[in-house]
Amino acid sequence: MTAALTIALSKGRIFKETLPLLAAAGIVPVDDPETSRKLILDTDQPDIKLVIIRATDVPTYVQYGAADLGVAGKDVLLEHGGEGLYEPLDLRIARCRLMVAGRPDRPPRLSRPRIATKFVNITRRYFADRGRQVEVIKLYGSMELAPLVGLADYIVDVVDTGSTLKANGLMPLEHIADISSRLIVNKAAMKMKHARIKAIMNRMAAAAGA
Ligand code: PRT
Ligand code: MG
Repeated sequence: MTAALTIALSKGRIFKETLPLLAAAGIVPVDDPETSRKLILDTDQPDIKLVIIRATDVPTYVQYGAADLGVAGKDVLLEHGGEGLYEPLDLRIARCRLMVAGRPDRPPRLSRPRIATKFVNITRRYFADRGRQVEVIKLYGSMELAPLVGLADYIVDVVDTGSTLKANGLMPLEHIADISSRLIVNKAAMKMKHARIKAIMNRMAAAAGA
């Protein structure tokens, strides 16, 4: 008898980069979320399902046990706070850097600069830890626009190649954290379904080179 498992993933880069790691654990989805409209995907294992949700919702599903496992960026986990979760494995995928960025022509000493970001908790903590007064403005996307139209002086966002910043006349200024995606596990599931989860974790870890 094996325990049924639900794994939460977001579409896009996390799904694509998690697929080979799941395959190494013997889990292969039956549908492709990029073409299917289904939110629950069957896998070749009858008792393992994938739920496809927004990247920022993955920790919430796992925290409340709606999913046993999930894959989420460290940026999303830092912002969420990690309550109710274990984070046992760095999958070393979807790597990027969390940065403060701004216009190259911005005067360096604004007394209380405005920072636009979707990472309001991380941003408040980063500046508070350094004793720097800032006003944080919550946005849900396209942060790069904010300094161009005078909404904010700086942004905090994840940067990979830097070409999105560059295309908008912005430059990376301060490095906050290196980011990669992590396997996360619901705390109760880790106890109740330990053998099953441990086996998947070990095979994903080996495939991730962790
Ligand atoms: O897109 P959506 O609003 O649904 O959610 P999301 O943006 O949180 O999800 P998704 O799938 O885009 O990102 C999931 C995770 O991938 C993030 O939480 C990060 O941990 C990680 N990741 C790795 C990235 C990037 N690289 C990345 N480059 N997430 C976002 N980006 C953005 C970046 O902010 C920029 O706008 O992609 C754009 C291109 O980046 P450059 O620097 O290569 O130009
Ligand atoms: Mg995105």
